[in-house]
Amino acid sequence: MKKVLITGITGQDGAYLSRLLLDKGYEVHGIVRRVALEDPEHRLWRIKDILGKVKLHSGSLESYASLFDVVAKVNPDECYHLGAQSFVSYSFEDEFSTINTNINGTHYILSSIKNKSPKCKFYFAASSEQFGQVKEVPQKETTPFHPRSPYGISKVAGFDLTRNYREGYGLFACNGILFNHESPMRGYEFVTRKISMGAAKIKRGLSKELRLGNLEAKRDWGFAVDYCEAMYLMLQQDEPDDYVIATGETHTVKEFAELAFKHVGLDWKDYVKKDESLFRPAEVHELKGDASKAKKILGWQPKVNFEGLVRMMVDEDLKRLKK
Ligand code: F7E
Repeated sequence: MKKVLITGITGQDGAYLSRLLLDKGYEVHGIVRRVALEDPEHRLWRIKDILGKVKLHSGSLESYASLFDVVAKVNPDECYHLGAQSFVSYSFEDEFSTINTNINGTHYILSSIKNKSPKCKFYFAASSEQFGQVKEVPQKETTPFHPRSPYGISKVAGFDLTRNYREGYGLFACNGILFNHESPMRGYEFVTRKISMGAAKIKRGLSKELRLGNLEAKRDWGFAVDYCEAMYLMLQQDEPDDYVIATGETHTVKEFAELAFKHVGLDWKDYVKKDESLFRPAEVHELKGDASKAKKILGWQPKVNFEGLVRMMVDEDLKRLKK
């Protein structure tokens, strides 16, 4: 039985990836913070129904020793490094902790694998935020990076570390440059979930307005389950490589809100209020990915489109509120 180790197993992608790998017959191990183990109701809600099937180990991206110990104990065949401080806005408020945790965490786990499980295939959750002030549209693997946030900078460093462990130490290490990917399990701080829950609450009479920042920002939004499939495929290839994963379609935040409210029979203009305090000090204005390499080599393509995604998220939030 193949063993897999997932950092960030309690997040959106970790939860979906665990299910996918359990279904494929893997023994799934995850690293979680001690506080999460002590407060499963709040911190492990996304993996609640598979808690009996996965093995959790306490560890922190800030501690080399803790990651080293888990890698040594599990000796995984595959490792998906998804754990990070991933909210771009927070990274402006506390750039030191984002940069320290994200860069060191990646470095520690790569080094542990090199020393203890050098045959382990490694996946790094790289990000479209690395493109930042974009140099071309659409963005592909060869597009130069120009990150616009401490988070983006930390991901560029993680990308380079991963590539360097591949080139310098011969690890099977891949970067998945994933564009925004959403689902009903997305955290409430991200704009898509904020909108889907906001529209659902207003529809149910639980709220009166929704405050948003930059409505003109454009993102290439896909469905997280499709993107976890791409992560898995990267590690099943004969050679390690880097891939852009995206839908190739771009929409504004305004369009997301418009569709979400329309889906519940409301006009977004009556409820959405623009709030300048939610604007970012430096914005990534437009992201649109070209995933043709992933399509050609991995045989990957997204199954859920923008409209399908918005409707799914709003429907799930309406259901949750009913309960
Ligand atoms: O913002 C604008 C905001 O926070 C999207 C992470 O998973 O994807 C995600 O990063 C856009 C931005 O995601 C609000 O200014 C307007 O332009 O949902 P978001 P993100 O920053 O694109 C990448 C690929 C990652 O790697 C990240 O980890 O929406 N926006 N009004 C707002 N954003 C938020 N959060 N809240 C608002 O009220």
